[in-house]
Amino acid sequence: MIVPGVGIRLEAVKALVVLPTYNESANIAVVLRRIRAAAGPVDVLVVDDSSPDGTAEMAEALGRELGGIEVLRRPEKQGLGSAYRDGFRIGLSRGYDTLVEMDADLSHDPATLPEILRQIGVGADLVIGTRYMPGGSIPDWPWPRRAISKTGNLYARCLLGISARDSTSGFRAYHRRALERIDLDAVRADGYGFQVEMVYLVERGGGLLTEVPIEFRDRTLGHSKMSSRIVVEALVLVTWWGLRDRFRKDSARAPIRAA
Ligand SMILES: Nc1nc2c(ncn2[C@@H]2O[C@H](COP(=O)(O)OP(=O)(O)OP(=O)(O)O)[C@@H](O)[C@H]2O)c(=O)[nH]1
Ligand SMILES: [Mg+2]
Repeated sequence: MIVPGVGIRLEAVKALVVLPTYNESANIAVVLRRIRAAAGPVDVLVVDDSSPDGTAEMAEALGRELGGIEVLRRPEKQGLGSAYRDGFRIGLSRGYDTLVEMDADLSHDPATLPEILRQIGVGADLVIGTRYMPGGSIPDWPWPRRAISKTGNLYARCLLGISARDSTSGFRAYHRRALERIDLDAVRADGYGFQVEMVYLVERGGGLLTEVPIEFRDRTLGHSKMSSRIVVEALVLVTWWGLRDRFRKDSARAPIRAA
């Protein structure tokens, strides 16, 4: 399969989509089929935290049918950040050169995957699917919710000196060289905090960031696992990192691109 626009073969990008799931039985089959249809050669690792609704069993059945899909079953619900950390460790140890983050609730359109992978193919260390750039949108959100999310992103951007316009977005891809520079064991945040922390660490480590516009849709099936605890955690951590870096002159303002 050739990515339209530029002649990069998807087969040449050895990519693993890490798909964290908790009670996504209503969405898992559709999202896996759509990933396969949009980006045929990529592999998928479903990281399931013993969903009581049988998500893992459904994913395994889809794996037998479509191939290239594995399920990591974890014993209990441990959060999104921890699911990605485990998924990345497995992907890195197996030699994948690109690790993709994506929600399983169809908020992220798998049709954007080829463009995200193309950007990795042309040299990006981190590609973020961004809602807040020309071409990006969140059609299902009323303006007050969009404003809160945008303000949170602006706060993180100003305080941490990062360039990402949508550092809380969970649709993104890392080249393995960016992840190898990060001590995943030291990344503690979950949810939005995890997403912001990863952008911060990649940019601080000299990683090259690229953004592509995405349309973010609200889930139509299943239930959100988002909580106010996750929002508060992100706010507290961003404030802490920002203040800490202001007092540690040499820590935060590393050049954006390093060896
Ligand atoms: N393995 C695992 N996956 C999780 C956990 N919490 C959430 N997820 C998955 O992470 C993805 C995002 O979770 P959502 O509940 O949709 O949260 P969100 O997309 O940030 O918020 P919404 O706006 O409510 O959709 C989904 O695929 C969830 O199934 C968890 O503790 N463990
Ligand atoms: Mg969601």
